[in-house]
Amino acid sequence: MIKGITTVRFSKSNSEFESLVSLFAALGFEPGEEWKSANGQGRYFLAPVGKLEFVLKEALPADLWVEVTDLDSIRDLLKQHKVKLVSDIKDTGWNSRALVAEPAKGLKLAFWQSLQPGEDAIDGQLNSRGMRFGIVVSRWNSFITERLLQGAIDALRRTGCRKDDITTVRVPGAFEIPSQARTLAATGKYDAIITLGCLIRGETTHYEHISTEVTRGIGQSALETGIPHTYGVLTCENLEQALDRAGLKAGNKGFEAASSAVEMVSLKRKTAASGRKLLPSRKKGKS
Ligand code: DLZ
Repeated sequence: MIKGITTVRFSKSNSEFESLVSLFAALGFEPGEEWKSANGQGRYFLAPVGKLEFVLKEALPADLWVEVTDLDSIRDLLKQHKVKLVSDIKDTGWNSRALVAEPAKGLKLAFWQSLQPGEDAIDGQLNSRGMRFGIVVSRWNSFITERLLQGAIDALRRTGCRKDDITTVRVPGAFEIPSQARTLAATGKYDAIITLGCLIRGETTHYEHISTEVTRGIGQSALETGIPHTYGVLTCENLEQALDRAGLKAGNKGFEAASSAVEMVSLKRKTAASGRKLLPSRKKGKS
């Protein structure tokens, strides 16, 4: 039974290895495992779809083809990372556009985007380079919320966000999260606000009231300021559930809230841009 397909690139130097790893993380590939041994080190990346394809006539001269949803953003990112473009964006002749890049000598990557009708939904990208985030985290149940915070920072850093572009603010409990989120959003300094907290029913007599208020307050701050806010406030029956959601069995909700924040900032930028293109420009004398 086939278990997977791996294509391996042997790096010639540490610096090439590091720059390929950071480029692929910034491009939005899901990070896989990292290994180190006496023989060397490896880091792999995962893609939502992997396939092995044999092609009779060479269409794109590259070792690896990567299908993407937004080729223009990929091009911008490659430029930011000073990656050599072997050929710039052009039509392929098979209802798609493509470019070929060479991020390391002898490694040619083709990025292509399908132009099939019906595949033109606008998606946010998971590239946070240049974005600024405010994180509001509550101290109540800090052994859980600090794990959420680590998860959130991990997601931001893996997607390319600089350390200095992340501001973390601690508040006493979940109840205080919305007002602080609103204060940060109102400064205009942040592209998105990530809220992290943990409410446990068994320990909170007024659990329902607090969780309703916190959820409503965060949503209201997002709507009134126009700044995306994401919700990483756990509302759990017991400590076990909270631990599961802070990195044990059910992932890390802080990581998810931060990834959603990156996606929402990207989506907001794209929809603002596409809105400008779609709206007819107003001409003098016409209403
Ligand atoms: C008071 C309280 C209780 C009982 N439980 C929690 C909780 O499970 N999680 C949490 O984040 N905060 C809790 N708090 C604190 C309130 O959120 C708030 O900080 C205080 O009531 C002070 O306003």
